[in-house]
Amino acid sequence: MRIVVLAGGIGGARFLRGLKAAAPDADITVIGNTGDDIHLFGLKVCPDLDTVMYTLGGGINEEQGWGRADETFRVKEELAAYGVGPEWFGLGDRDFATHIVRTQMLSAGYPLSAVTEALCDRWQPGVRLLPMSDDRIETHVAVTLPDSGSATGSGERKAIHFQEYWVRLRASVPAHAVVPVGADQAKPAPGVLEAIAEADVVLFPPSNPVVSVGTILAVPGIREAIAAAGAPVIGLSPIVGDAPVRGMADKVLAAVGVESTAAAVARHYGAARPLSGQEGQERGEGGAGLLHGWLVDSVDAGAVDEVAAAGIRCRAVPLMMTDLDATAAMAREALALAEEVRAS
Ligand code: FO1
Repeated sequence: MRIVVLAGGIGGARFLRGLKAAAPDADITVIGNTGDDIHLFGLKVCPDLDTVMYTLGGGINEEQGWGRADETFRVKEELAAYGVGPEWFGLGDRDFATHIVRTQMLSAGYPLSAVTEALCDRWQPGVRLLPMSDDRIETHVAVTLPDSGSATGSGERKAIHFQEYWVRLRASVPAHAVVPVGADQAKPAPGVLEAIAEADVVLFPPSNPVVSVGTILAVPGIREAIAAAGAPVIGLSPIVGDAPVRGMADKVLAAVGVESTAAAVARHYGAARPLSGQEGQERGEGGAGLLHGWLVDSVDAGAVDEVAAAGIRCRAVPLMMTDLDATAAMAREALALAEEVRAS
C-alpha cells in the first residue's frame, strides 16, 4: 500500500510513528512542511523536516518533541557571549551539526530535497521524506505587537516570521493573517506530485491545519494533485474538545477565520468529490474540497453528524497520541475509513 502523509512537526511525526507500527509493510511518503524554516546564525534550520527525521530515526528529545535527545547548548552559549542571538530559539550542539551539513550542501548547490535525502541516510526514518518544495517559502504572521504606552493596547502592526510568533511570542499577540511568503512562485519538490498521483491513500495527520498542512497545500499543484489523485483522503482532527491537542493551533485558526472545533476544521479542508467511478461522481456530489473522511475524537462524537452533513464520512474514535499503541490504533482507524470510502 502506498500512503502519502502531509506532515508538520510534532503531531505529524508522532502520528507517523503510529502509522509505521500499524502498517509496517506500507510504502510511506511524507511531504514535509518547510514554511517554518528559518535562517539563523548563518544556517538553514528546517524544524518540521528535522522533527520527522529525528522522531522516526530515534534521535528526538521525547519530552519536547523537537530537537535532539541528550542535547547540550555550548555553541549557543558561546554565540551569546559574542552578543549573537537570537537567544529565544533553542538550537543545541547536536542539532547544530545537522544545520551545518544542510547549509554546506545547499551552498554547494544541492536542492533541499537532495539534502534531506542525504540527512535521512544517517537517520533511516523508514519513510521517504520529501520537502514540499525546494524553493524558499517562509510563513509570516501579521500581528499587532503590544504597545505598553498605549491605554487602548493597540500597538504596531507588522509581519513577523512564524518562529518569532510561535517561539518568541508564544502566539500571545493577536494574529490577523498567515502568509506563506514565496509559496505562490514555488514548485513542488521532485517526487511530490508523482507520490500523490500513485498513492492508495492520502492522510492529513493531526498537524496544524493552517501553518503545517495549509502551507503544504499552498504550494501550487499540490492541492490540485490531491483532489485529482483518485485516492481516499482521510484527515485526523488536531482539535479535541474545542482545543488543540498540543500547540496553539487555535490562534492561527482564528487568524484565518476558522472556529477551533473538529467540525470547523473538517469544513475548512472541505468535502472532496467522490472517487472516480463511484456513485455520486456522476451526480456531481461532494465539493471542491479535499476530504473523503475525517476522524474526530470520541469526546467530539456530537460533531459526526455535522461533518457527515458537509459530505465527509466521519467517525469518532480516541485521538490522543498517548503512546505508540494508541497512535497505531488511530492510524488503523484512518486506514479502515479509507477502505470504507473506497468500497462505498
Ligand atoms: N520550539 C520552541 O518552542 N522553542 C525553541 O527554542 C525551539 C527550537 C527549535 C530548534 C530546532 C527545531 O527543529 C525546532 C525547534 N522548536 C522550538 C520547535 C519549532 O519551533 C516548532 O514547534 C515548529 O516549527 C512548529 O512545528
